Amino acid sequence: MLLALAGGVGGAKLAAGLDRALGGALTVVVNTGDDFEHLGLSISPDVDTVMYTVAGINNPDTGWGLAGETWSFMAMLERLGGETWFRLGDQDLAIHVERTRRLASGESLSCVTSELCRTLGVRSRVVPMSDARVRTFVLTEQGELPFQHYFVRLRCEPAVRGLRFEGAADASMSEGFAEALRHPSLCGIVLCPSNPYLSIDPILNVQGVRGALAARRVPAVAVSPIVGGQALKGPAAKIMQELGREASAVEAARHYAGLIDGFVLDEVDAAQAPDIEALGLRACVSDTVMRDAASREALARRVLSFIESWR
Ligand code: FO1
Repeated sequence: MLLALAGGVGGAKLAAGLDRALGGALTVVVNTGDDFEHLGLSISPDVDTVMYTVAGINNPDTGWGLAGETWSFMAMLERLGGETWFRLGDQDLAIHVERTRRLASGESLSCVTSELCRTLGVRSRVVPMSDARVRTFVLTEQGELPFQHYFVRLRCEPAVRGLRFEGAADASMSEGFAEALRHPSLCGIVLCPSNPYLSIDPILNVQGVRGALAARRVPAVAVSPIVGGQALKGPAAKIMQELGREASAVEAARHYAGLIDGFVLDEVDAAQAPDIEALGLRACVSDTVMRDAASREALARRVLSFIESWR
């Protein structure tokens, strides 16, 4: 059994590859710092991105939302003068209405997610990092912004000065997360190629997570979210620069120092392997760009054989 930590689109793709390679012997712990309440709905973007991608029903163009989506709800909302900066497709809206109803009736996010996954045919376990409320705030040159306002409404334009994960220090891990960490057949931990600051750090800041990872008895590896100095999607490279760091694979590896044993970097960054090894990590050079289902599974298998190399 493998444990993967994931955020949005990049993490979801590797999670889908791992699900295929492992036949579902996988728990994916997902960031919920991006969650928010909008239009009266409880929205969990990264949980949905992972769930839809592993189920094979995600929108391949955006990476988030559903394939074959229609937008009648948004069109009418716009006509009514409602808030349309955060786009919810018609099918996605049904998921949100149902999630909101179940949460309001007292079910936990873990329970709702597990039911939705079962209905959508997801074999792996997809669990939120916590059932407690954690909210990411982005400290920018324009002041502190709630995550989705920074990410979607302002398109990540304001320069980032820091991050705050409200509620994380008091939030316990979800039961599914804690169970995966103590599972007798746990064979490894993978930090997916999600944004280290926006997607993986909220998970690492949940109470007890850093301690549990530092005390791990199985190898932990991270897959680089930076390829050739750029993020394939999203603002990871931009944020690294804004925080005064170099946008590189080695900087991503340094960010996880103490929590991982190995780092998978892209072939174009192969020259950085010695610098990664100088951090005390094993380096694995691979094609990390996931263009389709075959390349996701190929990267997943490469990550799994890297983990096996510790045996
Ligand atoms: N991202 C956007 O850039 N624009 C949107 O309108 C948008 C809507 C949306 C709706 C549901 C959902 O699950 C995700 C959505 N996302 C949208 C993606 C999401 O906000 C971000 O990609 C993540 O929070 C960052 O990982």
